[in-house]
Amino acid sequence: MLTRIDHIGIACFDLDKTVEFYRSTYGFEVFHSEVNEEQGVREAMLKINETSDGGASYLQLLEPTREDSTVAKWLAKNGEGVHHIAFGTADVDAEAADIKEKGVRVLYEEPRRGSMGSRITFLHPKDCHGVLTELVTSAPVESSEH
Ligand code: CMX
Ligand code: CO
Repeated sequence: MLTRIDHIGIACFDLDKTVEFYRSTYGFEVFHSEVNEEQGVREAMLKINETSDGGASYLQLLEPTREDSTVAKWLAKNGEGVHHIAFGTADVDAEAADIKEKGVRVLYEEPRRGSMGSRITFLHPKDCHGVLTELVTSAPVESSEH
């Protein structure tokens, strides 16, 4: 089951300037930032709200780290804007297998590492009415009890 919008991915040329726009215009602060070399992005996650399944919803601001990355290629063609949407699920492997059965291309054989230790995969935009769609299972929340 897909239980929330985990994030909306937004491609930008300059991460610092885009972060500052979201901070000064809306008051959204950076919750987490990292470089994901495999995906070729430097990213900032802005937490928008907690969700009823114990997860959260974010904006994911993405700046390419190399010319041959998917986001660099997309920016060169389209300019800045919404790049993908991501749905949250407790079981990305099962969701990907179910959706694949329905004839939608799943881009990875096995989920890969996403933001904050999550596991992610993507569905081909041409099979999803033009929307690049990501499926995410968040990393388990570490218990604060010792
Ligand atoms: N949204 C909608 N359509 C898209 C798209 C996007 N983000 N990216 C590409 N497309 C469309 C293109 O417009 C093109 O359509 P036309 O043939 O009609 O022109 C078609 O898909 C093929 O595009 P392409 O530019 O030739 O790009 P590729 O096929 O090389 O790559 C894709 C497309 C989806 C396979 C690739 O972007 C991919 O593997 N994406 C998943 C990984 C990713 O996006 N990582 C960055 C984010 C990381 C994160 O969220 O953590
Ligand atoms: Co994403």
